[in-house]
Amino acid sequence: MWNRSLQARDRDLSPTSALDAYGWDPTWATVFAEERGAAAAAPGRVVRHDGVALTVATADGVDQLPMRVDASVAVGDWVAVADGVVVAVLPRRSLLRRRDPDKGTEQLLAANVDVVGVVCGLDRPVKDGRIQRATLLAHDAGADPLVVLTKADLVDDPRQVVTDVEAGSPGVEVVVVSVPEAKGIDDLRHRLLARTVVLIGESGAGKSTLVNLLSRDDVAATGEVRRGDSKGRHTTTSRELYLLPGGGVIIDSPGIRSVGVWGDPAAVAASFTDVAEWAEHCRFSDCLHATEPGCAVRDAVERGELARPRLEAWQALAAEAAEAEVRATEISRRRKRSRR
Ligand SMILES: Nc1nc2c(ncn2[C@@H]2O[C@H](COP(=O)(O)OP(=O)(O)OP(=O)(O)O)[C@@H](O)[C@H]2O)c(=O)[nH]1
Ligand SMILES: [Mg+2]
Ligand SMILES: [Zn+2]
Repeated sequence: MWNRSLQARDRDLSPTSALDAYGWDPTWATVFAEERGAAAAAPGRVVRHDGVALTVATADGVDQLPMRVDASVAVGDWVAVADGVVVAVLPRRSLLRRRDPDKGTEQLLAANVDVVGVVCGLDRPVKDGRIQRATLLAHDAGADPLVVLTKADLVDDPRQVVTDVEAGSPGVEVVVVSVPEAKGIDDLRHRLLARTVVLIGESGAGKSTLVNLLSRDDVAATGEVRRGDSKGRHTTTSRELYLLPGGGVIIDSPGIRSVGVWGDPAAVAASFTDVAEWAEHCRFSDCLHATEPGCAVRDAVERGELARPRLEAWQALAAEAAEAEVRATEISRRRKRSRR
């Protein structure tokens, strides 16, 4: 069903190439020409990944294709297709990943994304920690975080939550939307224009509802939340990419309970610019702002110039990122050894 509707929209949207609607641009064309070399291959973008099969959009349409590459692939990846087989993954501009809650390893969520929409329903408590973690993942990916607070119609006044989110994650952009009242949707649409956005958040937060609204098509299944605790039922089960009218693409994803940090510890500084600014004045450049003498960050907290929860959040996430880095190093060492 979705297959057909994507193709139909391709024709409406793209007079030049069906792939333009998917974000194909001259820079990708250059990268593709270099990667492909002399081989007869065509470019495509991964719109769905079901473990074994990949669904790929090419200039000929959207198809399920087998893959013959020794690399992990994510929705949003640009690939090379030869004789109906995916033979290469183009170098990524950005990559959203997290710590796999079951395996404790890296899990790829989406590739070549510009914006990570962190979707939270106002029908349940909005947790600072979740937003800080998701923001960190976005920075690690090389994408802009955008907090989307949904279901504004279910609360009296969302302003307090917005203030709290902004205090907990300074510098992060926040939009408030209500689907039944059609509030905030145009603002959101405007921010996502011509970009690749992935929506992440808990089950029942309203991700698929937004995808349907923004794509102006009933492409993604949605499900009721449980009465009482507003928990969702994990309606979406795979990551999938849809076209936005007017340009841009949106990736819907299954609800995630835990947002485990996996990535470059440098992303922590990008997410905590307030802490990082004070840290420049610490006596030690690798100061952990714990018990070190001459710590400018702790001094700023004492003087009330930096909120203590920000320092605590920094400490928790910096430790988690450092741990993930150690684990990533171990894994890559083990892989290299087993290849020998
Ligand atoms: N009142 C209200 N309900 C909303 C709003 N947005 C979404 N919902 C409802 O919230 C429920 C869950 O929406 P979904 O879009 O399926 O949530 P999801 O985030 O995709 O959930 P998973 O696929 O399980 O991860 C549905 O019953 C929606 O109709 C909103 O702005 N206001
Ligand atoms: Mg969904
Ligand atoms: Zn310090």
